[in-house]
Amino acid sequence: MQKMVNKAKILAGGALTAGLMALSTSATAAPVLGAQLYWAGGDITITVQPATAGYVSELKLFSADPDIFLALNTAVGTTVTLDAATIDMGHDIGDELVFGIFVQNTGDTFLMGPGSRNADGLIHAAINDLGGGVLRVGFEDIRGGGDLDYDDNVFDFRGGVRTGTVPEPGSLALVGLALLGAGWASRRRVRTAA
Ligand SMILES: [Ca+2]
Repeated sequence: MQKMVNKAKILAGGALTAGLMALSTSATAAPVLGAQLYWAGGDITITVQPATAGYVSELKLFSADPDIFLALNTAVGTTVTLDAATIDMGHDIGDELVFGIFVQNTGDTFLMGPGSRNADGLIHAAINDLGGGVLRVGFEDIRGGGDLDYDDNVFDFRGGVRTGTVPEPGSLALVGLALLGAGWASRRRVRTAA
C-alpha cells in the first residue's frame, strides 16, 4: 500500500495528491485494534517505549519455534534487532509475524491479532502507524482486557515489517480511482511522446 501511495504521489499532481495524502494519513493515524504484522524481508528493530504497566512482561515472537525473547517492557529506551536470518528460519516474506507478551506476574500470554488467539477471547494489541516507517504496537496486559487503552506495554517496530492494516473501504476506493487516473494520464503521455 505504501508503495502504491508513493507512486501515486509521483504520478498524480496538485490537489489530487494533497487529497490522497490527507486520506492515507487520516486512515492510519489511530491505533487499529487486532491489527497484524507481516514480514517484509530484512531485519526488524524494536524499541521499548514508556508505558503504564504495573507488571513485567516479555515481548516475544511467538510464530517462531521455539518462541524468541526480544525485550522486557521495563527496558524503556532499549532497541533490539530481530535479524533476517533468524526470522527466515520460520517465516517466508509476507508471512505473519505473531508477536505477543508473556506477563511474568500472572503467567498470561497475549498475542497480537484477533481475540480468538487469547484465553479471554479479547483483542490485546493495537497497531498505530506513526508514519516514517514506525509501527507502534501497544498491549493490554490484564486478562479480561483491563481498561482497553492498549498502553500497558508499548513497542516501536521499524525495518522489515508492515502491517495488514488497510485504509477504510471508502478511502481505499478513492485511492484506487486516483491510481487508475494517474495510470491513464501517464500512459497517454507516453503514447503522445511516441
Ligand atoms: Ca491499559
